[in-house]
Amino acid sequence: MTEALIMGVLNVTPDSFSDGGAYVDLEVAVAQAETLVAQGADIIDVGGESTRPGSTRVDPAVERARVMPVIQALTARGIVVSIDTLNASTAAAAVSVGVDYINDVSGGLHDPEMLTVAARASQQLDVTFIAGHWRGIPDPEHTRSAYTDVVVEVRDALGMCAHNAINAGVAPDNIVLDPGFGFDKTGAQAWELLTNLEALTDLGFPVLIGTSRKRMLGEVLADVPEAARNLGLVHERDLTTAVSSVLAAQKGAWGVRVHDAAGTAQAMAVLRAFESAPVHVSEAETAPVGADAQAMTAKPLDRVTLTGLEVFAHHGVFDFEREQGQRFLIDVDAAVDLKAAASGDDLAATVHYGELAEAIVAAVAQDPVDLIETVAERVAHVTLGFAGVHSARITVHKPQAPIDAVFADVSVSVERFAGGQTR
Ligand code: PMM
Repeated sequence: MTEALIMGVLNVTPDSFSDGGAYVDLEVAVAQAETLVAQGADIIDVGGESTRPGSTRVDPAVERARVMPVIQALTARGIVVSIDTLNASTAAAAVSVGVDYINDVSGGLHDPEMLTVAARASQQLDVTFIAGHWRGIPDPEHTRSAYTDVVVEVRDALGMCAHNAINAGVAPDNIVLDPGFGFDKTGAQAWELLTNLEALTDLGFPVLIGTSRKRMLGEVLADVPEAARNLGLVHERDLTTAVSSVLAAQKGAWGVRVHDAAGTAQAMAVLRAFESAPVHVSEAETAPVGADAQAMTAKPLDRVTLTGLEVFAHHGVFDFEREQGQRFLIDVDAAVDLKAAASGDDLAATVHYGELAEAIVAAVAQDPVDLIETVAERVAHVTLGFAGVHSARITVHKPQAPIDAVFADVSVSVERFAGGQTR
């Protein structure tokens, strides 16, 4: 069953994209993390520098002053924490107080020391490096959003990030990739990446997806009537975040990064219920057509069954089989309405099994063919020729078949319906 981890976002920044300023106070931040965990978040992603387009860079020391007290408080409570940072020094500090993930939206490209820190953390503490796809500090104008083929280019760039990380010493098992929605990608490009997520999962690393409250969802909401947009949610895009996160999970995402863990937990529960319900083979796939369909609808449950009918014949692809002949055993399961025969004790209202056996022996014993499939078809034809037979399931066994191994039996089965066509 599809299961994606929920990574709850906790931005302890004054200026983050959707929750800037909300959690700068330590107690408020810890309470929010606990709420996210209670609502179903598996990991809390703590960030101290906004990477939204147009944001101002902060000194790594300022970033650390923001995130470290929060991370310490969370890891002390046994909460699984990820540090969302572009800075190796912040990543190293966070690792020293027990984070399990370094989430670098630049995939190790921004800070030349990042992969060294990630490698050490991977080797010594089994810390996982989450490498995002990026082309530089996001700019409001999206000047770097030009791709010839966004899926191929992002895939190749992420493949290179993973390669670089492994070369630096990060264990392959400690790598997660993220296409970095919102980072130099238009909404349409993000949707194209999500729709074709297999291209990324095929790289062989877990994939994290962050659609949460992003522009790609704002563009979708523009298609929705105004009255359907404001549902009293914390953020107008939280419902679309949950839905898109489920789609990501269905496409094989390892995890989804969201601000609203509750909505995504509910959406994931829908996906689990949907996927765990028993699947019926659709009637369209199995239903016979035409005369077969009629025969099926009227098909009685009653049966005349004849098993182990022995016929000596010369079927087979080898010359010696044709010359010497061998034993064939036939099983016939004919669907016949037996009500009239039973109530009237009337042989004429059922299939006379003696005659059926005789007709099959006669049909199988003559005219040698290569395949027992052909023999089975022939027996089905003979059986359906008996009055009242709606369908016939035939098995032809060839226990002396020329197989160079010890075996008990080999057989083929066909099922045919009165009226001609096969199912
Ligand atoms: N997006 C943001 C920040 N960090 N990390 C990962 N791995 N993936 C993302 O998509 C991602 C991220 C920007 O969103 P925010 O400012 O709302 O946190």
